[in-house]
Amino acid sequence: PQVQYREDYQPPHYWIDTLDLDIQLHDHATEVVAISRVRRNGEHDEPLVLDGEQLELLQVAVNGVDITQYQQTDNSLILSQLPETFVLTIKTLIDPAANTALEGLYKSGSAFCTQCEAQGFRRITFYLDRPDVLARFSTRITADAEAYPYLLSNGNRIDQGSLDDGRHWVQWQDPFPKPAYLFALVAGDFDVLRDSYTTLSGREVALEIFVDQGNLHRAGHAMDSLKASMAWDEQRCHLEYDLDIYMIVAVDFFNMGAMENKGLNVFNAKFVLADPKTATDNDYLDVERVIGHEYFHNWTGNRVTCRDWFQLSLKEGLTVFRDQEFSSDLGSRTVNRIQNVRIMRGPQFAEDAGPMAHPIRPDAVIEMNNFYTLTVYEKGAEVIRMLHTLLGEQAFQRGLALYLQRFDGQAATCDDFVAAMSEASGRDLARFSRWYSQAGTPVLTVTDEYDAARQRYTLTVRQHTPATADQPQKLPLHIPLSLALYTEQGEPLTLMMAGELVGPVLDVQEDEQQFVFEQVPSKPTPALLQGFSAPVKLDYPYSDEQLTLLAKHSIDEFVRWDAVQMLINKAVRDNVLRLQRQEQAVIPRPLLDVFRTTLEDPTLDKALQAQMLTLPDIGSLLELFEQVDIDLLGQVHELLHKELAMALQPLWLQIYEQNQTGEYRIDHQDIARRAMKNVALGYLALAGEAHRVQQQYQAADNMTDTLAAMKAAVKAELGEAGAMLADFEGKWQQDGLVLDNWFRLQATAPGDDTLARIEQLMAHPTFSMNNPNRVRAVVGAFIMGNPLQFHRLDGAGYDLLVSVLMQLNKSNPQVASRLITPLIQFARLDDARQGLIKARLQQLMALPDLSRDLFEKISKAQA
Ligand code: BAL
Ligand code: ZN
Repeated sequence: PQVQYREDYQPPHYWIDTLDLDIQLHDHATEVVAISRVRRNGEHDEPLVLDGEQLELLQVAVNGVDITQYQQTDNSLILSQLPETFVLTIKTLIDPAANTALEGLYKSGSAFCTQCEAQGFRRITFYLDRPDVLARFSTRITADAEAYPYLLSNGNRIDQGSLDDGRHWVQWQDPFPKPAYLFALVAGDFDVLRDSYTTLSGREVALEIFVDQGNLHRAGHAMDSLKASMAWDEQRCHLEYDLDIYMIVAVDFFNMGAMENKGLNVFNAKFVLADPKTATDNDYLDVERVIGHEYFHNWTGNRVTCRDWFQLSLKEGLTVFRDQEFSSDLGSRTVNRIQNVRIMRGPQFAEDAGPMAHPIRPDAVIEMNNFYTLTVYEKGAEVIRMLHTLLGEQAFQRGLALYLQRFDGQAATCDDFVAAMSEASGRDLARFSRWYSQAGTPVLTVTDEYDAARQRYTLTVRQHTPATADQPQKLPLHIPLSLALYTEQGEPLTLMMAGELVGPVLDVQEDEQQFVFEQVPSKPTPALLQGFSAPVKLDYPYSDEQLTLLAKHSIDEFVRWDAVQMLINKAVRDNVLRLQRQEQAVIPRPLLDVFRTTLEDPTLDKALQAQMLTLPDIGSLLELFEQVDIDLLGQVHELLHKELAMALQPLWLQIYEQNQTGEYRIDHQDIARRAMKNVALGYLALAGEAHRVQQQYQAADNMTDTLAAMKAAVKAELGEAGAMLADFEGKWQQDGLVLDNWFRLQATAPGDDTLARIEQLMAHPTFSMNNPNRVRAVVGAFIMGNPLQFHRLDGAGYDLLVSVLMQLNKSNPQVASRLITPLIQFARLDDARQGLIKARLQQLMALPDLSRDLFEKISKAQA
């Protein structure tokens, strides 16, 4: 497989100004006629090289005359000796029903749908399938009228009609030029939820959400979220919707979360359907977040798109930042921040430390689908957030407006974006832009000194980014370090430097810098990296007393949570060492005390309280170690949970009772109370209070409480768990999305029988290897959420994954490639496990038909 390099970018030799598609839908023989107006770009006699994969070519015509002098390869159609402008007609045949890779045109259940990002359009017709070629699309869809009453594509519906043979057609026209990756087509029989939205400037927009028949009652929250997104973008970013119609279709078979196709979003049903009986509070919040994300792409992605796929973070990092702000403005800002940081510190830091490490703007790619990563998305959003922190809301919004105005209707680069931000704010962002080109997680090492005589407090900040697999050398970055200083009584100090009041954000730009604070009456406790102001690891020798003080008194709520996390991390590290020395593990007094005061603090926001009292999962704790004994880590993790459960049992009970809610409502206060109540229930289960768990399972009128009870029972290995699981299966086996909870829970359950159970789950009638949601619920949950069983020393966990990967390598390489992650991130494991893994990677590498997706990752892991 070939590597593509960012620096090799060349503009296209030809432009395509319009594309008229005529698509005759049939399960196994869909005919696609694509008529495009092509224009040579500059003076040259280069051939036109069109991308195309798995297509049967039926006809090629130039200006209406059939031609036969073309060259065809596995993935291209090459036409030479072309006029300066011409009309190109290409007729191809495709087989959507056989398409299990879910890229291009495929069948999801009985409906037809498409997924074209990044390079799926080339499986529909031969085309310049690259994001810098923007054309005006029209699409005529013809299909059987009874089986497919709804025929949808991008833009506005301009015509329709019936044919004598029982088929009908609809003609769509999209007035906005777009790259092929934003094309969409859906055909099927749905229930439709309709509503409308009037934009700030008075444009009436029809809103339509298409769901499987019988699911209309589960679409209301998605509609509310869509309207909230439209209003939020108007208020916060002054951006309005631009077409007369906005459609969302929920499908069951989808590789990603959702897709922002112009005017016609296609969604994984998981992020559309929600009602109290079937969706948890988190599911509701996820629907809101993903609906927002796809909607926000209409400006950051669609109106202004990416010049090439190396620039993916231009639209994804920015749009994730926008959806994070949306969720934070509507709900709890602190809890949103904590959840984002958990992802950064867990799986994103692991990606940065593994063989697939890449900058948010990658330099070299074999398979683009492998770069829809936590680095491009989540770290990309952190980079945008740092810009927001450095510039402030007003200048940031000016920069965003300038960028969108300057590049509207065009394909842009990350450099274009940073230049607009710099221009609008007057800030020099040259050093900052290194965040786009440098991979890895910087470490900030902070030391401090207090000079009592001069009342001066000096912080010395050193930055260092360890080498990554792709880049040995690193340069210093521009890092916003937000801080506060607290007195021993927990009072914040005003910050004075060089005789002036200063704000909380320090500009760290050099390998080493000193910051001297004046008029500091006594040695303070620094709250460093408030709000996780940069995606870095912090190394400062906090004492237990300092962390306890911050957990109680920090004004920045994120710091309160973070201080507890640091106490937990210390306890984990100390206890793993103790067990290694064959000593007893102990729960440190300061940690227990902080848990107690957090439980007893009536003023604390419940949502924050729940987060503060939730231990990180084992996967995230791996990041604390260079080399880890995963079994000991598992023992410590279990012990801390149990000790906290037993030692504070009366308080857990009290909190559990105090946080009961009335009839189920989706409202942020109730969500917070349920979160706190259910954290308490988890600890009560560990303390042996089985009857409470049982009671909650039986009395619950909503999925949040049902699932929390079942989860508490399974994790605490209560005798009641079996009956709950059986009851749940009986109720929900017809509904894959709901049953996914049941799959996930069993796949992540403790105990040596998990592997046998996973094999049973994979034989369950509701399981299908062709449905990515099911595969993620069973296999994905097992390999990511059950590290102790996955990393068994007999290699059985690895073998299970390898056999799944061998199947998916052929049927759905994209999903296979996501699942291989824990097999390539082995550097922190012991030698024995590394040996087991390497042998399996060799086995996979030897597959005769290894996909590019897996090849890229395995070859990097073996390098
Ligand atoms: N563009 C792929 C799906 C998403 O990030 O919205
Ligand atoms: Zn996106």
